Amino acid sequence: MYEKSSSETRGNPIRCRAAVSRKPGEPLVIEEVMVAPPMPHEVRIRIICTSLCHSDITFWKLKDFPGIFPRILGHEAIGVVESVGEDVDEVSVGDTVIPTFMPDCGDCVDCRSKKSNLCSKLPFKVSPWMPRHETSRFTDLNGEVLYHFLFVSSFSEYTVVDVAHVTKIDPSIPPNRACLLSCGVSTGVGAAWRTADVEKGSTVVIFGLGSIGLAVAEGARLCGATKIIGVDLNPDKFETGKKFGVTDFVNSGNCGDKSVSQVINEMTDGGADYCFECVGMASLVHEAYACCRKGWGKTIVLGVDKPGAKLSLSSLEVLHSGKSLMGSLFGGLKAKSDIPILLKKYLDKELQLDEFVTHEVRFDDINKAFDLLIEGNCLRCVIWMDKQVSS
Ligand code: CXF
Repeated sequence: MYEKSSSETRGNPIRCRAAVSRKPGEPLVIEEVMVAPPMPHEVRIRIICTSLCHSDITFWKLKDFPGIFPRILGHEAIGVVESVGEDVDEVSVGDTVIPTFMPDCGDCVDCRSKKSNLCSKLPFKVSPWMPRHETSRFTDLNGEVLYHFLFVSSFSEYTVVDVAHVTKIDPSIPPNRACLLSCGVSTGVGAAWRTADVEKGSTVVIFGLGSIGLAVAEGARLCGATKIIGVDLNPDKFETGKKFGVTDFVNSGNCGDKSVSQVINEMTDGGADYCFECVGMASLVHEAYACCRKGWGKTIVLGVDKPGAKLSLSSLEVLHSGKSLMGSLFGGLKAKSDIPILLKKYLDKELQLDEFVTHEVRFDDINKAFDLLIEGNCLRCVIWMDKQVSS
């Protein structure tokens, strides 16, 4: 790591190391890159640590657009502000911040409403550029442009992020815990807490007990749900799920001649209060909708399906059932106000974060993090930019 004091670097490009994804599915290459200074409304951040999320892997493998190369992936991280561009007064040099793929401008009609986290000033889209100026801040040493990822690009010692995409946090929180709130854990916990608004005593079903599904369980547990049913093809997930509040389990590969929704309708005496789809499969959204309770059941979609995948619901059934179907990006959280609340809950020992971190590696071993997540025994692998970890 190149130790840079802000007065030395402010206004100038920084030369540092980044893990560049040059070709789909091929190991990332650690190389030196140039990171341009922040433009107006932008912040340049020194990344402390970052963790790997499944969306990084999805986009790393994508041969066609929105897959694009060479690119700096990574979107779950924590860092320290190195310098700020013009018109930034919300954060200052030295602040500890969490970057997020979802913006929170605080100013548009949606950000000002309690009912949405879908900013309309800088609407979320999957883009290879910075959100406001639609250009890149990264080049390699040959001057070739390196593309951004989800407005964060944290697999680099330094990155540039729009101020609408950063949340200032209490610097005393361990970075290898706080960084989880940058995407995955926030998405799951938020879906139960903010999108569904799970009440005490509720019955919840979670389709897919990967890290997002487990974070939904954690959120539902925090909200006081009493029955949390996990659904997965892998029976080992029940033991893991218990740590996060899962009370019951359905092995979806083992339901005999019944569908999962029939099994759940029987277990819940007519349907669950809340069903969460965390896999990204239209067929599972149908199953989830089929086993949330008529009249008040809510089905919340978190899983990211293939582009173009469609749902097909009978409109008469929608009319007669009175159920709701909702999507939840970033768990419906407003980053700047909700991340500090979740961090406080962690400090108060209400929200569990430690249990999500199953592995930690040094930046040079970033490709090991990909192998671990793909193998399936890893929930979150934290990648330290400047620290030796035994792994
Ligand atoms: C996803 C949500 C859908 C678009 C890409 C990012 N979330 C985080 O991994």
